[in-house]
Amino acid sequence: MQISGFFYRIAFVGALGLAVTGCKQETPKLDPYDPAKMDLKPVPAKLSTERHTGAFAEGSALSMGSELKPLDPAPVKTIRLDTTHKIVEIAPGVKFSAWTFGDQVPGPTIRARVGDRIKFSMTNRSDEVMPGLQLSSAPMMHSMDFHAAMVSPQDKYRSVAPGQTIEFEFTLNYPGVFMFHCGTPMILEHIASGMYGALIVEPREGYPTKADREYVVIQSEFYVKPDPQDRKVDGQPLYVLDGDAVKKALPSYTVFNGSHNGMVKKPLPAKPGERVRLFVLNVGPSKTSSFHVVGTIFDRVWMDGNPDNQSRGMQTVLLGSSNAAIVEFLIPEAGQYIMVDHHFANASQGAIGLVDASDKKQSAADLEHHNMPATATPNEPMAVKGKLDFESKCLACHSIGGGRKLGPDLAGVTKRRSDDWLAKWMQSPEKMLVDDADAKAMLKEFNNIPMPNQNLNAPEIQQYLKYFHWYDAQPAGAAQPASAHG
Ligand code: HEC
Ligand SMILES: [Cu+2]
Repeated sequence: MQISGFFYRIAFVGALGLAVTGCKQETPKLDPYDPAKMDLKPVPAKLSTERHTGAFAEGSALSMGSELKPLDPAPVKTIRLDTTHKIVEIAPGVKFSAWTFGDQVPGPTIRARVGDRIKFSMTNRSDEVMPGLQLSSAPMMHSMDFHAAMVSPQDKYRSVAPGQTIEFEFTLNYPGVFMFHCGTPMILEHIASGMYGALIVEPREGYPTKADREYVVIQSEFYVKPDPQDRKVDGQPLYVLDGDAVKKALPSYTVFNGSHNGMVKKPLPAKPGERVRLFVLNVGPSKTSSFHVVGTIFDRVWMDGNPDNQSRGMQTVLLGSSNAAIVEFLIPEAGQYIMVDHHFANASQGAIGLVDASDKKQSAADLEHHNMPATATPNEPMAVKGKLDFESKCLACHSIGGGRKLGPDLAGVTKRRSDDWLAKWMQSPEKMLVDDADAKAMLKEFNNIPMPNQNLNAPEIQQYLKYFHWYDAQPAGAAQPASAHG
């Protein structure tokens, strides 16, 4: 399509003018999505047994992390994303046996523009042994499905065997933020194992606003269990896909950009007065996202990343699985603006992050509620779970090793109380405050503010106990305080 966007707009305004003046003359309708002007004649995919051996991800249009590179103006984008099996750390102490595009989860973000040609190739390298790692899951078939393409799935999205390479190309016809993912059955398991990413297609003339910062935020769920074969990675337990949980849509973690509370540890930088543009994709595979940023309002929301689908002044944007949005907002004043899935059950599983526009560099550990995981982490799966739960449910009132808050510092709690006492307390603090002298004394010490019942079940209580014992067994200084809230 050679006609420039400028010409389009002039012609469009002209056409409107004619319409209002009631002129009967036939004017050609100018649809920016006119199929006659789209490239819908793709060439067949090529399959070969040539094995690519270099980098797992290649192409100048790729961004590897949350910060997005500007658009590469070249109209043809050559992209390689090989598939690998590798161990990724999805939460502190949780090393998960993942499947990847480009050797990372999520895969690298591709950035292009309407009219660009994508020349894609992918070698299935799931049979390669990763350096320093003897174990990974068995090699298997994989494929690539680009939501940004209009092509025959049976041709382009074919599953390829380990060692094989598939190449295909397509032209980008619509602007948007599009998911890509592995389409090999069970698709659910391939996505839940980490095979996804985002392809950003800018409008031909660019976006109507000018942003100071651009970041990609990809929400996804992980469904994990400790390896039934008890395998270890660097002395820590390996976690594998929990096939039952994934079918029942009961995630263990819901995260942004592949890491539990990851963007709390690595906030997205911004400054007061700036306009921030987030490209938000909800991968799922099975949950919706109610994406919200605490402390500001979305000036613009472009559903699925297309400025033709514009909403103004939104608080939250609801994204089904594989839906996306570009959200833009202003940073009104210095502060840390909290990105959450406002389905708070998802946020408490790790879907939380920060846009950091604080003037003094306050450490993220100072943030209440926001779950600073310690550097030392337990190995034992129950203690790991206890630690993560503690960081999402108890930090509002407790620290561990960071001093007293509304409730006591829980460092040393297994030394001053018996397990039996602690279990009873966690199960029913209100009952203990009636019957137990030690509990009554503690209440007085804590300004007669009773701890609300946390509705914990027996396994959860055991996990907290395991975590407290792990903490108390650390040599001094080895385990960092969980939230040293001043
Ligand atoms: C709303 C505030 C609040 C929350 C949330 C809270 N606690 Fe507490 N907790 C307290 C207070 C206050 C006390 C001190 C006793 C009292 O005043 O009732 C306490 C006491 C305790 C104690 C006894 C400490 C000791 O020194 O004997 C334990 C154990 C405990 N909490 C565990 C937890 C766990 C685990 C969670 C998270 C699942 C949690 N608490 C969430 C307020 C809270
Ligand atoms: Cu796959």
